[in-house]
Amino acid sequence: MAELNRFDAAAASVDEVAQAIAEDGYAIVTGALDADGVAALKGELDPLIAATPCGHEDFMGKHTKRFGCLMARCPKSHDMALDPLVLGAVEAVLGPYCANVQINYTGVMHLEPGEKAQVLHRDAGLYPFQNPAPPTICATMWAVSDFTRENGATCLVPGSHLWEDTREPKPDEIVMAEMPAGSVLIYNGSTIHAGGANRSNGARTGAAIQFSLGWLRQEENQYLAMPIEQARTLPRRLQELMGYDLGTVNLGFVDHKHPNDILNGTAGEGPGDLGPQALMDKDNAILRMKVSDYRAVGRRRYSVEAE
Ligand SMILES: O=C(O)CCC(=O)C(=O)O
Ligand SMILES: [Fe+2]
Repeated sequence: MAELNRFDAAAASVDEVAQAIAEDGYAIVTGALDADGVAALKGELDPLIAATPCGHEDFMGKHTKRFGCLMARCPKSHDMALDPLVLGAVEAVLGPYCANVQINYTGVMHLEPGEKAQVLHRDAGLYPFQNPAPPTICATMWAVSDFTRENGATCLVPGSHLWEDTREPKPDEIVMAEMPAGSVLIYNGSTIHAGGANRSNGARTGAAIQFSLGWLRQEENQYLAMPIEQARTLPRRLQELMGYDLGTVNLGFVDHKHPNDILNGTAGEGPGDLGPQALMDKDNAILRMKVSDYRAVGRRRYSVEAE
């Protein structure tokens, strides 16, 4: 198996990370958080993890603790969502298909010892496209602990973002995103992947921040995931990413006013409009899809495990 796509946050460019995601469906960026950053993140997450029960079904994981609403609960996640290299790569992957990207999902996935491997799936299975399909989701999985083969590092199938739904991965096509704490795995939501099995004595903690095309419904409802008073205190770019923005021209307005102006009380009087000219320009540059084939292919999952 070829070497994994690994980049050093201090040296990598947005373009090379985005190119790896375009070609192979994923990239790993090491050193995206330094030791202090990891400690700060862990300090915010540990009490939340302690207060969270494990799941009660297989996909969520019976030995996995999960919770969402990271933007509200974990201020360190703001830096992660706004990280220029990571967000730049996400925008490069999704940008051709939307005028704006948005946060799709935020959550912690904390695998305790004894957790079994999750079934292989595509996060983009939420949306009813046959595969291969244009990217809809670009996910980031931040290693809060080290991710190792033994403790349940995310498994993924390089190149599978370009596969037909019917193609099953072979065991030797599955790689493990082993990476030290402070790294981030960025993957196309159409890339087949799963949480690994935790056969170690310690927990594996990941913090996921997923992004999607701004014209799709968000997986985690960001408007209810944070009190509006708190949303008003965020940097404008983060407000926009959470969805206090137009999804594209004329999409997501309130009373024909821009949702960011509604949030911040800057809408003023008057009739409103379809959105700023710069957004119109971006909308006109989007690649528009031609859909010509409709079939019930189901949301595929693959019962194959890594070697
Ligand atoms: O925990 C992981 O490494 C991945 C989990 C996952 O892919 C999911 O729950 O959708
Ligand atoms: Fe997933």
